[in-house]
Order: sequence, then C-alpha cells, then structure tokens
Amino acid sequence: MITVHHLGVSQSERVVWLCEELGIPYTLQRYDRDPTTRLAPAAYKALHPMGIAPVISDGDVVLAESGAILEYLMARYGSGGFSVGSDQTNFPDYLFWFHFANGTLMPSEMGSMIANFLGLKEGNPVIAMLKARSDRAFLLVEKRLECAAYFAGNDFTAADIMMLFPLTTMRAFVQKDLSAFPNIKAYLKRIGARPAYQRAMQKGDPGMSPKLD
Ligand SMILES: N[C@@H](CCC(=O)N[C@@H](CS)C(=O)NCC(=O)O)C(=O)O
Repeated sequence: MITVHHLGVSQSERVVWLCEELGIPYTLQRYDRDPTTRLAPAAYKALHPMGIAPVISDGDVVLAESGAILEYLMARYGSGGFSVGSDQTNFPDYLFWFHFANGTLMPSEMGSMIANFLGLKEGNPVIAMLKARSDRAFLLVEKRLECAAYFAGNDFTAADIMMLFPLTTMRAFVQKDLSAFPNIKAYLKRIGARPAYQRAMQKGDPGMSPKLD
C-alpha cells in the first residue's frame, strides 16, 4: 500500500489529487506545519534527506519530488493515465507545462515569497526583476488557457496537476491578483468542479478552502 505523506498546505496536495484521479488505493498520512516556522515538522523531515514535501513510501521505496512521484505513480499504478505519449502531437506541450510548473513558475513565486519575508520594498531592483519574471509567466499561462482547455490541450493530464499549485495554494504565501487573467480564472473554475480534486483537497487540507478565485 502506498502512503502519501501530506504536509498541510503544500505541494504534496498534487499527490493526493493524482491518487484520487487515478483511483489508486493509498493511505494518507497528514502532518501539520510547525506553527512558528511554518516549515515541515521533525517527523516529516525524518522521511527523506531533503526533508520537504511531497514524499511517498511504497514498500521499500521512499520517493520525494512532485514530478518524480507523479511519473512514478502514473507509470507503476496508473497504466500511464494522465500522461501523454511521445507519439502524440501534444507531447511537447505536455512536457513543457509539466516541467514549467516547478522548473520556472514555482522558483519565480518562491523568489517573490522570500523577497517579501526579507521586507524588500517596491523599487528594489530584485523586486522589479522578480515581478517582471512572474508577470511574464502568468501572461504565458493566460495565453495558453485562451486556446486550450487544459495545459496539454483538450484533455486533463498530469501537467494540470503540476501547474495547479502555483496558481492556487501558492497564493496563500504570495498574493497574486488574478483579475487581469480571465482565462486562468475560468480554468480554476473548471478544475474546481472535478470531484477528484474536491475529494483530495477535502482529505488533505480539510480546514482550507481551495484558492480558486
Ligand atoms: N520541488 C520540490 C519542492 C518541495 C518544497 O519546497 N516543498 C515545501 C512545501 S510546498 C516544503 O516542504 N516546505 C517545508 C519545509 O521546507 O520545511 C517538490 O515539488 O517536490
């Protein structure tokens, strides 16, 4: 049996969500963040040398890193469901958005979060650089969702599961006004209507309303 170690309000929501979408049986182990530091508690840090979420265990396998876990679960337990094969025309789109989420968008939003923690003020060149990068990324997302219902094209895939966290829960840490992004807002509505997403968020973070607007 797979155990999904879910740290509250974190990127491990993706793993709970994928298991719900694919109907993979799993045990959910929840951990609250340390109330003072907001970091993972010691019990979570003990799971993997990196000490960050997500982590799953599956027999002797202990695996971290969102993208690696999603690929592992889809390949080993999901018959490839929600991935796109290299023979499909939308394979490059799938790859791009699957990796853009944590390769570019998350680092950009994390940079803004750290700048906020450090109290850097508007006008600081670092803030200007981070803002320009974040704006470019959100514009790219907005444009993509103008011509496609989902990131990889017409169908929901794991690229959506990767992309959702920076568009939703990450905004609990870095505010982002979405009023200039109608396509993103419509997309979030679409995702919010998925029963598997609703179940995952209810199980993983029962005290939090998903940030869908
Ligand atoms: N690229 C990593 C990022 C993991 C990460 O930064 N996780 C955050 C939660 S969103 C974390 O565990 N923070 C708590 C801590 O650093 O103690 C992944 O997606 O697996």
